[in-house]
Amino acid sequence: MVVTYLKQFLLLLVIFIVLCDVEVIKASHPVYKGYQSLETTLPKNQPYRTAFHFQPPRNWINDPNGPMVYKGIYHLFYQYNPKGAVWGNIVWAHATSSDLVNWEHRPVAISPIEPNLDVSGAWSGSATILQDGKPVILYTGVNSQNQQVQNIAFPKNLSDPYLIEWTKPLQKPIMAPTIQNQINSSSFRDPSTGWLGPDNVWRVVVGSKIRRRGVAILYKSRDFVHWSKVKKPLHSAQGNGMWECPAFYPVSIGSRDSVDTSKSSHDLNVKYVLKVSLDDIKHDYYTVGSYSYHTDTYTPNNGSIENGFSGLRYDYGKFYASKSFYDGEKNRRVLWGWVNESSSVNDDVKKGWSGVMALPRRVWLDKSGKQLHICPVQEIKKLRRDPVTLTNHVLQPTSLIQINNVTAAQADVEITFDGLDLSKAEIIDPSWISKPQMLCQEKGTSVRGSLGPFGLKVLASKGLEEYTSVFFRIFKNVQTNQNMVLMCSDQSRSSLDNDVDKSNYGTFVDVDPIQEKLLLRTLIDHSIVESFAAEGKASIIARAYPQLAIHRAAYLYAFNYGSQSVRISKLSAWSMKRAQITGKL
Ligand code: DQQ
Repeated sequence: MVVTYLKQFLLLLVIFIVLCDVEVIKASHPVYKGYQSLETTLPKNQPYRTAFHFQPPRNWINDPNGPMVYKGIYHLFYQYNPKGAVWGNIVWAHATSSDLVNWEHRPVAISPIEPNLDVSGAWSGSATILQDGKPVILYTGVNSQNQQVQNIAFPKNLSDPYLIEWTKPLQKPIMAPTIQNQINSSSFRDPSTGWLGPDNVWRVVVGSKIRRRGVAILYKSRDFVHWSKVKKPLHSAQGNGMWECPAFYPVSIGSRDSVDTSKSSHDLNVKYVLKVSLDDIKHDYYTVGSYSYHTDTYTPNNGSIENGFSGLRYDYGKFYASKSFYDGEKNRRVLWGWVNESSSVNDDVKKGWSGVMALPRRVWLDKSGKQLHICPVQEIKKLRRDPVTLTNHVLQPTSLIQINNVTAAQADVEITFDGLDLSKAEIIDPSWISKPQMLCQEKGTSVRGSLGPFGLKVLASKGLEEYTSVFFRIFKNVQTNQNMVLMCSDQSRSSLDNDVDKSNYGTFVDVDPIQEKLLLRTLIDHSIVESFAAEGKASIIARAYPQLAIHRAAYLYAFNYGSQSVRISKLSAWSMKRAQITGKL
């Protein structure tokens, strides 16, 4: 019986794949062959293109690659299909900036042309600044035998701060799967930024898997060109599936300032972060822990794991395959992440593009040493204009107030809540504690609670037929006798179009509302709603494709649908200017 069902299921799957021209390949992105090289036509009406999030003029993008700062110029490379609005034909596109806000497109930096190295794709990788200040890129190439190998690229002209031209002087990959090293040639990709030990030896990790075990393979080199695989991986975890885009870097204890990826070997004042992008579920998880250069052992903090409910994520919405770099100009770590669409492939092809970069975010370690704070870099504030403020306003139960005089489709809003009577917090059912996203789904914007839902309705249409809400709900956990703050981004009413993914996202935020005010910042950019709670202790990035709430027909509200009142101690909202994104790809 079971076998018959299985056979039927497999048959249906094959029919689906053939009919839809869909192919799922090992690189984790679905392949739509018919659309891969279909030249894009850009319709005039483009309500979903962003104004201050980075995106190229057309076509598909995915992972950020090799971000760095060189001679005062910021570089962002990224996975790009020059021929279509779906994944395929992947090259390294390139853009530069002097402020992380305004960008200039540059010519493609790495194209897949070498049979031994990358003819079937120039996939993700990272930049490292060597001891003498020279930048170098390690990236995954897919060779003519369809094997994933790691390659090296150098700038052609080091006196060019824009690093326009890149060369691949070696004829061979620098790391390759062999029978001896037993690496699976279709699960071997995304080399990290290198870090240098006190022994003057470079280390990098490459993502992999062994059956269901996610693995960060460790390699070592004295000259950054000749690499040998270390027997023991830096870290691995059972049941995770493929680890894509692993990253490993130090963070300072007790300071927002960051540490050079390579200069922390004797520094006792640091902890380490290992980030992995889980291919199976498309989320970026991280652990915080300690690291010994002598044994090359990374030990996550007690209880810190890289998946599941108790694992920590960079973002609880759409944010994947991220990359960060140490910005020596400003002594900080800057993080980039890819935000995929929530629209159908047909819609992406119609609008002529797919994928956006999240805002560049600053990363630092919380004073507890247990988790990170992740917030937009301060330069984004340069785009703010015409502030609107509201202070000491009590939001009575079931109230909705409109925030006027803001371009609500292109805005930045900060709001601080207090005045909560925490004795009225709802008791949380213990079965919900490990399912915050489902809790947000179940208790959406229109389900009345006691303390909450309260927050913002953004990208709202005049008659509220459409809106996306970002809100808090406060619960009491009777087992621990503590409050639990739930943060949700509810897209269920975000569009009248039923063809888009309207999932809700949510997480608990580690704040104690008895001690601290509740902070929410939401940046709205046409089809992006990017929200940060408690100074970046949690963030959620969501996509919305309203049909009515576009451009000037978008409105902004603060609301409280709880049965208890809550006070806005301060709300500031800014219209946002458009970032200058110029140049030709
Ligand atoms: N995308 C790249 C791979 C990486 C994946 C291919 C993650 O290198 O593993 O475009 O989104």
